[in-house]
Amino acid sequence: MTATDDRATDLAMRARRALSNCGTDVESTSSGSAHVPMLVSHSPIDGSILMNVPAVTAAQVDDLVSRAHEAFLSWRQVPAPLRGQIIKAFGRRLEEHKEDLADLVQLEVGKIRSEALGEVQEMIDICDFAVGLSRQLEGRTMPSERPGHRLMETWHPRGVVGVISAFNFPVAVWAWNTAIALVCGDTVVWKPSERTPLTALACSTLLEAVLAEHSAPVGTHVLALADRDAGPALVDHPLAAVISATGSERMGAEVAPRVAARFGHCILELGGNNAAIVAPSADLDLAVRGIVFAAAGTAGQRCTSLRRVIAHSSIIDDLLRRLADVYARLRVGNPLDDGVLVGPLIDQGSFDRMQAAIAEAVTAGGTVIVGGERVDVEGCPDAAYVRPALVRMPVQADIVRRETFAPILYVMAYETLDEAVALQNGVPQGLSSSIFTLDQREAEVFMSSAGSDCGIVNVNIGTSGAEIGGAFGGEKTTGGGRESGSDSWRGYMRRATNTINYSHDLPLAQGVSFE
Ligand code: UN1
Repeated sequence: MTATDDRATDLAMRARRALSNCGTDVESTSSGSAHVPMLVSHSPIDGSILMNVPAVTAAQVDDLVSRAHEAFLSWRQVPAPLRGQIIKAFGRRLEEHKEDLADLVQLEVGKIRSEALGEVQEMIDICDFAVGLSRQLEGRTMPSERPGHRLMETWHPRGVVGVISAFNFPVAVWAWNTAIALVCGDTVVWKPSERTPLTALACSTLLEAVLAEHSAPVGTHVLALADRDAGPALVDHPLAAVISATGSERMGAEVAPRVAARFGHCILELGGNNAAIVAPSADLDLAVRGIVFAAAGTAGQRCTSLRRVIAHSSIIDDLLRRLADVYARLRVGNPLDDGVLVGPLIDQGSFDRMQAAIAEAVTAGGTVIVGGERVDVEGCPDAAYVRPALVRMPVQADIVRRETFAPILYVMAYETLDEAVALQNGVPQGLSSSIFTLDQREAEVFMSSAGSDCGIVNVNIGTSGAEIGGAFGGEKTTGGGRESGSDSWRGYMRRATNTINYSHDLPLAQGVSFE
């Protein structure tokens, strides 16, 4: 055995250990059978196989949705605060398994430790939020125009929520949806990315154990490990009342019309093409730190990753010099090693798309200032490590207007704030945005209706790393959905308007008489 083989075996063992600590029966899960389709979990750290896990077919997805609907019929009658108590217990369970889950996120996605732990923390945070929410699913009461009448709104769960999640946030985005859906009284069928079946298995084992301990109906949460072909079975299912899907704009363009055709509800969180404006008054030290974390962190594989910097012409050269200096020193490498800040891309396809994007940017007049090249990491010849790229662009060319899911940061110059805002908004996507400025007027304009058209608009921080307390999502081709905090819960519930007559008469609205 070579050192590389040893390391691969070590990764597989770590994955099995973490999975088993979370209560998954690893032996029976990985054994499979010749008749069952299998998903192969690869580690982007070295390209090795972590484990094979059995997948379900499209026909089985159909059964799983029916099972979740059966559970919904009783789960919806459990008082919301009691559902909240179960999510509270789940949050504590996640705390106990924070290290195990972070292990799996690292092994399956290639995140550095701190970011993997942060992702698990995001799950714990949303559970806390959901517990409070379980006592606050409030409706309004309005005055009635009729004497002796009252108008009010009540909110009710919609049914089964189909959660389709992406590889890059394999646990947090599921938890945003699931914690909120469950306290709202919905049940969940989860179709995770086929690249991250192990994190999904661990999470669902933990949740389903807590649900069983609290005698929740079987089927309140079901995992549908399946390849892409099984997606339509969930999306088209008449009992999947809500489809909450995270992924590419292309995926959303397929999902949205299918769900609309059957009058289902969608919560879509699709591509981002996030920009930061750096104004003449900006604190450049702060801007550089914010930009580098947002652009190079998670190897540029967040939907909130910073893809564009729009810098004032008076500071662009200084900013570029500082960024180039940091980019050249960024430690790219095995995310399990201390001090590494940038781990691998998810796969070779991602690396190829990054190279193609850089080539297209250069053809469009761009100049690569630093990065873009492959980085050799010892013991990981089959993995896709790359130095984040900094590319100066003379104009916002087509390639800049598309999302490439890799660490490329395009930098462009502006003269007036109007021009900067027009560039910032001049892309199809509308997820996250930011401005670095110490000029309050500029900050306010950026946050006003005439400013950024995104769902997330930040001042003096980068575009990524949102807290769970706010509503998360964006406009235009980002899909318009909102998940996580604030009143995103409304997307998981239906509203009923109630009119109550406590008088002895039957007056009609609008003064209509019908005698
Ligand atoms: C995503 O990339 O789909 O705001 C989610 C952030 C994280 C979530 C990202 N809290 O960057």
